[in-house]
Amino acid sequence: MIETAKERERVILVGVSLSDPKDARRSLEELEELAATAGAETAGYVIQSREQTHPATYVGKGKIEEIRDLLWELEATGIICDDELSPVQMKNLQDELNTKVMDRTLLILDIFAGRASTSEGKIQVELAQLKYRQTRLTGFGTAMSRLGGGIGTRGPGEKKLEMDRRLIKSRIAQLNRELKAVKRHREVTREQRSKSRIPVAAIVGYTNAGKSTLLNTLTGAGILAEDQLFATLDPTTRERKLPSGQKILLTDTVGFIRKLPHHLIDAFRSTLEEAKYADLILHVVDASSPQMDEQMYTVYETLRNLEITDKPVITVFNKKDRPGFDEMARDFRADHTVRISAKSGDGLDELLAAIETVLRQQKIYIEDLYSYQEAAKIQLIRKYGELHSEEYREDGIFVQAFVPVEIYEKVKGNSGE
Ligand SMILES: Nc1nc2c(ncn2[C@@H]2O[C@H](COP(=O)(O)OP(=O)(O)OP(=O)(O)O)[C@@H](O)[C@H]2O)c(=O)[nH]1
Ligand SMILES: [Mg+2]
Repeated sequence: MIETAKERERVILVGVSLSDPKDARRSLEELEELAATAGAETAGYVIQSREQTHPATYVGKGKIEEIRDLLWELEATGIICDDELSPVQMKNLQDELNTKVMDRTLLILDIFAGRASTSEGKIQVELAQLKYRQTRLTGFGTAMSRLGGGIGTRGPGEKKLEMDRRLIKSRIAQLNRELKAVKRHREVTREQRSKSRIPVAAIVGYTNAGKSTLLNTLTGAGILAEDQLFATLDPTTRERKLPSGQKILLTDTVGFIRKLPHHLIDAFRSTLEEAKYADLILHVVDASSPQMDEQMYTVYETLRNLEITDKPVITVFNKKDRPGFDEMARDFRADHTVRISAKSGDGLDELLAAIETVLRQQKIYIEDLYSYQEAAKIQLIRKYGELHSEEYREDGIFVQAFVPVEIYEKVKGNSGE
């Protein structure tokens, strides 16, 4: 398929307000950012208050009329609905409006497709795209060419637009096999990491909160950090020394967003689950955003969906340098909270201290006198734990240290007691 250069798309954003109209408005503002990230310009907003989305057409009849007029008036080239449309809703809207109809899911898939750079990321995105399309294939005839397209036409899945169901099915099976292989690779890496016994902190948070900036500031990782949604897709891990001398691995992960498409959650499970294998979670929050509370809620909901509920959490209220920063921000679900600017580095000492406190809580304190024959144990403590003091006395070596639970039995002293 040959793509000719397209004019910039102008879209009308359509949302349904189920309860709080302000919330629907904010959700559309975010949709506008998503659209901009994907390269489309927003021409207008339409919000309808309804008890539930219309099962056949997403919005009601009157609203469809309104949208039809607006499309003409604003010279818009399509609409984007703020929820995932069912195949029927999509088809009906297309027939009624005779324009390009997209939804939030398609948009997010589109952005992910443009961002995926590693083979794992590409497989995951294509898989999610195909699963999304699979259910929207039958009985659409020529509408498919419009149906499959997001903003512009790009991404690993786009060229397969006209594939029939059977082909898609076998492609999905193949991608699943490939994904299994990369998953195994990820597991091996993870195992190696856990063997090294260096604790892992997963940096999670809403998209654009400053996760990558934090990793860059802490480790000089040099990864892309930008003022756009979903700048990061592939997890990056870097090492950093804490003030006590102990090393820690920090993993930057893909950002969360409200209404994250379930196809993406499924496909990206292994990437998203990086946090599952971490010793602690750094929850980065953009505390200069008016949407901070909803965003924090979304992050905890997503973690719960991924069954990551039993980890110590340090909530990092970020962007302290910005005028809108909320000094009063609180997070009662977190074990610790700190206020920082990942950009300027302000508050990082406090963050590192909080990390040490959490890690220490997972460790056992030893205060013991070791005989000189037990010196090898002190080597182990030095390697895997935090050796605070060692004092060479006549009757042995007096040690104060924190050690991980797993090695406690191995290193505790036999002397005395
Ligand atoms: N003023 C200010 N801007 C910040 C701070 N931290 C991050 N930013 C900016 O916020 C934007 C997003 O930062 P990223 O680090 O890319 O955010 P992220 O959480 O990795 O986002 P995704 O990977 O897209 O999910 C960038 O423009 C950063 O420069 C901060 O402490 N202060
Ligand atoms: Mg990032």
